[in-house]
Amino acid sequence: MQKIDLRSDTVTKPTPEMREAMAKAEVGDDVYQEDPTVNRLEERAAEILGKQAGLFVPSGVMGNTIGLKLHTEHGQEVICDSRSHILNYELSMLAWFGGCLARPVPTADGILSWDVIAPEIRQVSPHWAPTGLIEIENTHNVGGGMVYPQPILDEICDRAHERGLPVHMDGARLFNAAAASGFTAQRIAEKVDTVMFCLSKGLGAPVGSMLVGPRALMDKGRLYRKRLGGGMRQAGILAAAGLVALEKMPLRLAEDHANARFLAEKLATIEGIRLDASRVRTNIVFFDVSGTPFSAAQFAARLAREGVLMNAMGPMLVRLVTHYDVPKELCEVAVKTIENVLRKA
Ligand code: TLP
Repeated sequence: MQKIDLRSDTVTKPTPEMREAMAKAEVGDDVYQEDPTVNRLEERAAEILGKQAGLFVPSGVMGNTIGLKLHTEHGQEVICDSRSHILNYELSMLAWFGGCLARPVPTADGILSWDVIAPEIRQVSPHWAPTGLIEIENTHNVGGGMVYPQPILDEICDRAHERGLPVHMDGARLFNAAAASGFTAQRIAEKVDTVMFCLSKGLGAPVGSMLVGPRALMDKGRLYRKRLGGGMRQAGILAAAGLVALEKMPLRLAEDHANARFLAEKLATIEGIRLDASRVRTNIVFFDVSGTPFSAAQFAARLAREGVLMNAMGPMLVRLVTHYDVPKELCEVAVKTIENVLRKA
């Protein structure tokens, strides 16, 4: 049975062009900064985002962990959305490595605004841990792949900077935000201090994320990367795939977004499934199964038996993520399979 894997865009396999680039990659020892392919990837990532320097890291979690650490001191707070990835899915690295407390702010769809951030900022006092950083996630994963409206993001950065606070962006899916908004990744990231984005999600590289920002911070970040076990030696093999991902794959993300909209519009018509298809902007679709005989975990397990893989993200909440390895025809099969399973139930 052919598997239709909609659990995440992390499951994408490298393209033939990536594999060829990997086979031919020029390499060196990247801990000595002598890997020409890693160096090129770091330069290109910085150039594309309009920042001074880049740092190639093995994962998004490591990129965020280093990014958060670079701006903060132990004992500070980081303001973030209450459903942010850094708070809920990163094994508390913000606390474990960074020594900071998350100050979560509830939002409807993961999108913070200055109005909800400002009251949460804490100054130095005998009782409070002072705010060290504001973290935003764009696109917002559990918010349903939501994209920050650019004026809201710009305002957060401007006001934060007036207060002397830096802003880190978890842009794991930054290029999805760019494809959906029409703004370039550079414009989206213009005012944030550091950005992490993933090569290994919708961009299809097998491994790797980038942290970009001021050169002095990236130099310091290199040391944190080493501490975390991310000094990767002949990593040009991976960076070669990353370069193909960075240069070629952003152009096709609109296709994943169209497939996500297709899935959402079809699922919205199925009895028992609740979702607002008009909110689907990128490659992530969340829906509620409380009107079906299944919990989210049972729903995902039942569909897995039919070869359609998805993730339960809450007791009644299921997530589908579209990507390069699931073309439109397979999305059509996925919808039919879901319809059949629910009809039989
Ligand atoms: N997200 C994964 C899971 O961890 C939930 C997924 O399947 O969506 N930031 C954001 C917004 C992410 O969605 C992810 C991965 C990361 C950071 C971490 O990236 P990796 O998995 O490369 O460490």
